[in-house]
Amino acid sequence: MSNAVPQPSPLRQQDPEVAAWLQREDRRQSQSLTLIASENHCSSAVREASQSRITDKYAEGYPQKRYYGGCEVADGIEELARQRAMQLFAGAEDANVQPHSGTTANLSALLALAGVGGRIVGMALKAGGHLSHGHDKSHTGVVFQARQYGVDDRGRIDLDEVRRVVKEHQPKVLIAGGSSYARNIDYAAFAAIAREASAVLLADIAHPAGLIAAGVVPSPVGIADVVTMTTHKTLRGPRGGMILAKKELAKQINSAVFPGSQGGPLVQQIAAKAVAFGEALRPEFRDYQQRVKDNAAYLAERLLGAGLDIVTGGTDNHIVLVDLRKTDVTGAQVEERALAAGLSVNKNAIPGDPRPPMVTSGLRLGTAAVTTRGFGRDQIAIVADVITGLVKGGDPERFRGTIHGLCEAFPLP
Ligand code: DSN
Repeated sequence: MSNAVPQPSPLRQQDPEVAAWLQREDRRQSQSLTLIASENHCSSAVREASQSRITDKYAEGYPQKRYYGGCEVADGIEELARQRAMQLFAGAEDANVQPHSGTTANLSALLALAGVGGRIVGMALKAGGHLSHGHDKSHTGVVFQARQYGVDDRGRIDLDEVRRVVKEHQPKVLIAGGSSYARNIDYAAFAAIAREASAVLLADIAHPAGLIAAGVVPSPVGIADVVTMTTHKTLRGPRGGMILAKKELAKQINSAVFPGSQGGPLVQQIAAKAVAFGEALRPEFRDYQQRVKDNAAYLAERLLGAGLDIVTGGTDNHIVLVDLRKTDVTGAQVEERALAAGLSVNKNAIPGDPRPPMVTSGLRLGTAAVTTRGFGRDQIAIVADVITGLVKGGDPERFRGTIHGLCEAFPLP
């Protein structure tokens, strides 16, 4: 047995204040359950790569075509990430791994495909779309002429409405994808609508990217002209974005990322993306994604069984969107109660929401992070009971011990 006294880390020694905040976040994550649909827990290998020394390196440009010397390692890392990305998303013809986020990936793709002032059509945020699909408060609603489509009264995309909006607006780009849409998207139908208007199809798979990579939900790769995504949600990598493009669009996309909308790439994040893609290429990743999907379906089933409403009546992916309109509580109130019980969730607008965005009548849940911790049906059943109890007015303190027990039994990776 070693008698060595553990040494404080350089950070703890030099800056105890920041170290204490980071330690507090470690504690927060390990002692609560993340049910925020856009979050996950990446592996320690991914974290190690993203904190590597290559954070010091500028590498503006692309492999073999950089604006600075000393980029041979950055070249190797970026090329490896690109090759793994194309292996992971079968049928991808080109990959740009530099976007810092899903929003910059979308801005870059739209700059390349629509041009400044160009017309775009995307799903409205309040229907389940995303800010960067042309919302008027986002640069994508300022730089481009945007029109938006909604969902029908069951909460599902209405392809006839998409066709009508596209016909009227004649966009250069049609966007398919969302951030709180729990159903599969018919990418072939979207592609046909885009073709009728001579538009290109951009599929934003930020949320289901991991499920798509694993083949457990339908993929737009090979159907859409361009596919954008984040790497940190179901894909379980580091925070960041990525764009897959058909070969003939790759040059335009690359120029729109750099120099169009970003400067130097974050090479440490690209290294971490390469690690995450390597993990996603392993057979166990498919099993993980199947469990994410099964857990979401079971969560929806249990909540419905307890009398709660779910937008669209269920889910095809990792998202469950609870409709609270017939209860006495708002999304904001349940979010606060859940936090007190040890559950991290987010209030979310539901289609046709009568309440403002900081209040909402919905609750968006996701199963990626708890499945990473190892959750299966038994634990999902407990979580569903706790959420139901909180919605029905139960004291959060009453559930704290149950959640704490789950956190102890299923530690972070
Ligand atoms: N913040 C992400 C989400 O929660 O879906 C999208 O930007």
